[in-house]
Amino acid sequence: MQNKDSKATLSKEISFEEFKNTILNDYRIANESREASLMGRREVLTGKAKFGIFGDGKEIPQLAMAKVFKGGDFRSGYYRDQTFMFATDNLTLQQWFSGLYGHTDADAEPMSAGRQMGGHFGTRTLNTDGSWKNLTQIKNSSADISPTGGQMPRLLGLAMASKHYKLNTELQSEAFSNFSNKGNEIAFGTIGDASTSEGLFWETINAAGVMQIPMLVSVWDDGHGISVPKKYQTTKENISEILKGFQREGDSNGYEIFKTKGWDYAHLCETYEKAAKVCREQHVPVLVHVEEVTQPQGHSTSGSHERYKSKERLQWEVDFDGLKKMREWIIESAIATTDELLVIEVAAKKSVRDAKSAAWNAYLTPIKIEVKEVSELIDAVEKQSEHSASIAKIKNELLSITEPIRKDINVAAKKILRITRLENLSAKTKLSDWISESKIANYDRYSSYLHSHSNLNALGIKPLAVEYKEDKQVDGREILRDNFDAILNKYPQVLIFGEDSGKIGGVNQGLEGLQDKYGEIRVFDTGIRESTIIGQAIGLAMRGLRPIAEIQYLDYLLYALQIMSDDLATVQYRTKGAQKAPVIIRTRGHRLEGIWHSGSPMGMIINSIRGIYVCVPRNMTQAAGFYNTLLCSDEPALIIEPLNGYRLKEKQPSNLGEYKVPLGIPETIHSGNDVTLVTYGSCCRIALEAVEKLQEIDISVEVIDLQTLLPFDNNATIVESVKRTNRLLVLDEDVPGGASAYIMQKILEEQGAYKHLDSEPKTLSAKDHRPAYGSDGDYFSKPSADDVYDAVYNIMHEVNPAKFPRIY
Ligand SMILES: Cc1ncc(C[n+]2csc(CCOP(=O)(O)OP(=O)(O)O)c2C)c(N)n1
Repeated sequence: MQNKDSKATLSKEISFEEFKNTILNDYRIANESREASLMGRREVLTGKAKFGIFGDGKEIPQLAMAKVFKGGDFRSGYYRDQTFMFATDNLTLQQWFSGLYGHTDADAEPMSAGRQMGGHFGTRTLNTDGSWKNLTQIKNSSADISPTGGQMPRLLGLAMASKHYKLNTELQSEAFSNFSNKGNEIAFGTIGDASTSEGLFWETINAAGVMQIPMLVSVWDDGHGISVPKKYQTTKENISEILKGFQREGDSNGYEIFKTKGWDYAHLCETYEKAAKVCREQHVPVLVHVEEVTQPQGHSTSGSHERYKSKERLQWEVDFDGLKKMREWIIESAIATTDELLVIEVAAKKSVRDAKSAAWNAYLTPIKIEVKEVSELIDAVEKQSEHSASIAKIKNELLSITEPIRKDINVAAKKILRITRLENLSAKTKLSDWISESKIANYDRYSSYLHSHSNLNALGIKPLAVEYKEDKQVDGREILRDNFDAILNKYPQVLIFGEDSGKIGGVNQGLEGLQDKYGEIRVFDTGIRESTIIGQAIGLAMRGLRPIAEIQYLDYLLYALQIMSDDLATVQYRTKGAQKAPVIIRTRGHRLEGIWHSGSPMGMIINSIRGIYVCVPRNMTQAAGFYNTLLCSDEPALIIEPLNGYRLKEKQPSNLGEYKVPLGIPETIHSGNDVTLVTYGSCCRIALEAVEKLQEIDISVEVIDLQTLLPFDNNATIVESVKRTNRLLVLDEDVPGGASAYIMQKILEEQGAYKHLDSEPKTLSAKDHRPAYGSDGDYFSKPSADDVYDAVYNIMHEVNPAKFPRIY
């Protein structure tokens, strides 16, 4: 019907029988996928699942995309892509339902082990020990995230990895053969039409056009973003129309842009064949605008689309439903008969029903077994207790829940132990043991894999002391530069990039001369685009490379913070260890001049990126040691170099690229007995300046440099100092209640230092605002050596007012 050449396009040298089988197999997948969506919605509406967001209406384009998706390729997409996942054999119907129920067993629900809502897809790139699988054999999908448009920055890196593997011949050895076949892979992106309104979409599109990388973006255009129509989303209501300026012409860089319709199976297949060919062979980014896509059940289970779609639109969606149109095309093209299709349709319903029941049983059975076990433990307590009636009631309530969750069991067990708290019953032991064991099991279900469980966990990397052959003083930036040189030399998979990182070697010359030495493929400039610099790093790291992504100043990390928080920090956690992205983010910060070059929003950062380590070295020797440690590990980290330290002299280490500073190990940089002063980064120097003056008046301060905020003092060493001094001052240049509050919580609560205090614990932080540029902006906004002097002195004044009378 739509295309008489379709057989030729689809079949290529294959017999009619094979051609027919391919089409009918696709038709089966599409029907199963649709049926799953319909049944999934019912599961939510009847309360078995909590929320559903489905791929109905987007089935046919995804079949076409799946056809050109090869082993080694990567997808970065969103919640509508179930049909693609089925068609690439990455997902079974039963696993799909397990996702809907939030099954926490990774064997049942391999995408996220119940950590993500159903419809968030991903494949396993790691073995269970955290080592890489052979990615070239897998049709890979990077793990989805819910923020729409958030899949785009990562996509950039996934595509860029192909270019890197193609051009960096050092990586074409056996050692890297698990990651790429000479860069022959495409990174496929999918996005809804409304989400193209997001800045991340535009930033990614522009960057890929500049870089000319094999990125193939499909826009599933169903005309709405939940209820908001294209009229309010997209200029001219047409994304490919407004992207026309990106079309490559003559020798220019840019895109190939294709348009097709979401219900036209034959044209979709042809389009994807062409699109993938140009993308893969020429390493050109491609956009496929799939128009006229439907959404038969509306956006999600949270509402109905009748509220916002006109009758005409709803009727059009029925008439142009992809499955209906594919069915008509198969019959009109005499590929199969109505009866043959009917058999497929009936079988699809049954397969889905069976998969649903199997998934539900697999989900519920272990919980029911736990209910039974605990009810038996409760029985025993009931028999011994004076409160048997109340206990029986709680037990019966638990047993009467038809679809229990683990919370119900825990609540019942705890209620019983509370009721019987004054009774000395032998049967209680087993019940409280069960609670302890359940805590461990549920920790694994819900809290594990914030960090790597592999033997490359950053905390397990063996430290190696810095060595000095001679007493040569050099600028801090030279230590970094020479250390990066050693790193680039040692690890061919390392690439360093950011704004001004390439040609001029970084705004502070920490990469001076390294582009000349290692080439533009290893050390290079990017556009001003912090979110996609990080996304680029995530995608590269997911494909086995070791990016060091530079954000020019800490103050501009905010542009990247969303992607760091939503994507990078959650990679291991949201996949329960199925994927990793060992990105190293390099930035510089804390103190310089003015509102945007002296920020230190550390509280905001550390509280939004749990899952990423945060190193805050006081000088470049320590910073270099952190790079060396992290490159031996498989975890992401942020290293904040002290911005005012590049030109300060430091002793030149002789084992650059080798020595390793451990994470989570503070260093005492000045010994003392009266007050413990805890700080980090640029504040260390300020603290030392003040402490020397305090010594002159007989106040002895112990200064501890935290070195890393995440992790925090793994061996609880700070409390040992407080045990001796009995006084604590936390110095930090974040806002009041920022990182200093975090540090206090760790020391007082987790390390129990409150027990050893003889004076009120104090924080000294910056003002609530960022510092003004005026020459005294720093002095009057951030803690100075004078402020430290006063803060310590005032603590001692309270202790001994006679010896330390008020000064001001
Ligand atoms: C950053 C962000 N903002 C808002 C949402 C809530 N939200 C979820 S889906 C959606 C609409 C997306 O529409 P579109 O991109 O066209 O995809 P479709 O669901 O239509 O396939 C919105 C607003 C979100 N998930 N993320």
